[in-house]
Amino acid sequence: MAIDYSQLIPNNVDLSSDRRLQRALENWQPRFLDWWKDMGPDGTSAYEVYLRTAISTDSNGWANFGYVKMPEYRWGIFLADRDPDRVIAYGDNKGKPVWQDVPGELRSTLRRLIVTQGDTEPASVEQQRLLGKTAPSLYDLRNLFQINVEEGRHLWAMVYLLHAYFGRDGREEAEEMLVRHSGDPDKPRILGAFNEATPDWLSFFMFTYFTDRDGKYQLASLAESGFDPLARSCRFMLTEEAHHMFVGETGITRILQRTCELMKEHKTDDVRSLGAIDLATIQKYLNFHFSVSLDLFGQEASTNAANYYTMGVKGRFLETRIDDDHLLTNAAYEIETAEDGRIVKKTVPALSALNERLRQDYIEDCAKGVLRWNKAIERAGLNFEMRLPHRAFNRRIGAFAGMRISPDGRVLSETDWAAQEGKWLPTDEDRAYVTSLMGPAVTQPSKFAHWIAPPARGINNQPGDFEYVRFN
Ligand code: BYC
Repeated sequence: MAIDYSQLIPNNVDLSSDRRLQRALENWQPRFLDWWKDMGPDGTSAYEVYLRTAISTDSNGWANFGYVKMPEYRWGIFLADRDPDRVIAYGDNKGKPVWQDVPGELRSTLRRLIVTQGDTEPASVEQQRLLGKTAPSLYDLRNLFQINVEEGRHLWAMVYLLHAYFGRDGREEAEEMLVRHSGDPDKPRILGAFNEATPDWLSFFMFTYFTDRDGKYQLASLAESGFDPLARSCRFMLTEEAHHMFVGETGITRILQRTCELMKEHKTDDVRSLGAIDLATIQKYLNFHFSVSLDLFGQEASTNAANYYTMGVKGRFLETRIDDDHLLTNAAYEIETAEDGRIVKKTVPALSALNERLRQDYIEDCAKGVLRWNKAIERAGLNFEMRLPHRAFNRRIGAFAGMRISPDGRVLSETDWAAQEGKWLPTDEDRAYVTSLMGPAVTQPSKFAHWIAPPARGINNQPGDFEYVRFN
């Protein structure tokens, strides 16, 4: 369905046919805009940014480019088209038609999942609020803003579901989305990774590579939901998520390229003296962001996850492409967990291991980008390999929480950990160094900060000197 842009809230859900809902969302809209003004990208209201805006949800319509002032971005409600024949693909309700409304018994479960998903979206915008001040180029600044406006729209997607399907509770939850803030000691965001700071661009690229990728996997699982409006919302959100991960992957590649270039040119590992980010520090940031993102998958053995599946509210990654009975009542799955202070492999009922299975899919996906990063290092003729740390390293959620485990998966004493932690995770000094590189934003077209290489290609094939952001 085409998106109706003549409305105050652009949408493809025929919002004008439901006056009450329309009014409720029109009431929420100014609050969202106030939040954007207070907590969104700082001091950017007058900038004109070369952004992609969806004009329809089919493949021709979602990549429409033009200059937009961000507060005037047409945030709206876009669901992927409905498949009238869609049935629930798994669990007790397998084969039944998907639900167009929320089944009473699933109300609180669905609300909770939608709130958790929704909460991450404004959280990431808050985390990235100050990054524009230190952008390494106009190209990067534009990508940051593209991600920010899309996360804003993803919040709209979840708020629409709350308003449309959860009555008063839903409206209250929608209000709370703008009240919790990333890192707020009294009202923090729900999930841990979204309360961490994103103070510099190395962190930003790691976040968009690793944490946005959790978004991909969670959204893909929710896109399998028996609650069809949620599934359709997530399907469309996934089309936008790909660009966020692209920004992360290419951002890290470009930092690596620059570092390697300087290492070769000056025949030294000590690129800090040359104003670049050394490979060891990049590895430490990788370790941090990967481990914090692994926590987002929840417990290794989870009855919540088993219930979501059995009830038909959250499936596996690409559920319909998996060749099994989609019930899993008799299936087993091997997980790594902790027992008596050791890491052990254990076979458990597949239903209880669904978080771990999704985490495994995620880890395999993360590894592909690391391979590409290593190719870039190899192409530069250097002998260094980036690695994903062991899944048990630096965890705060799940079986390994509180244990001290090295990146190669050895259980350590507190003393051994303390002696080596600074080799594996960014120290205050590392963070201070990376922060020190973040100079004033580079705002001249075709110029880049010293520590990062230019991208291989422009956005929408624009030339290297394209003015992605006009400052007014
Ligand atoms: N932090 O049985 P478990 C994105 C709690 S990112 C704090 O494993 P479950 C994006 C849990 O709530 C994608 N608490 O739980 C990326 C539970 O509490 P109760 C976001 C945690 O429910 C970048 C207890 O521990 N979307 O979109 O199976 C930029 C037992 O755990 C955490 C979603 O997350 C944690 N990390 O799994 C912008 C999808 N982990 O019941 C956006 C929706 C667990 O004991 N959420 N707990 O009080 C879910 O599917 C699930 O809530 C989780 C947790 C997978 C997160």
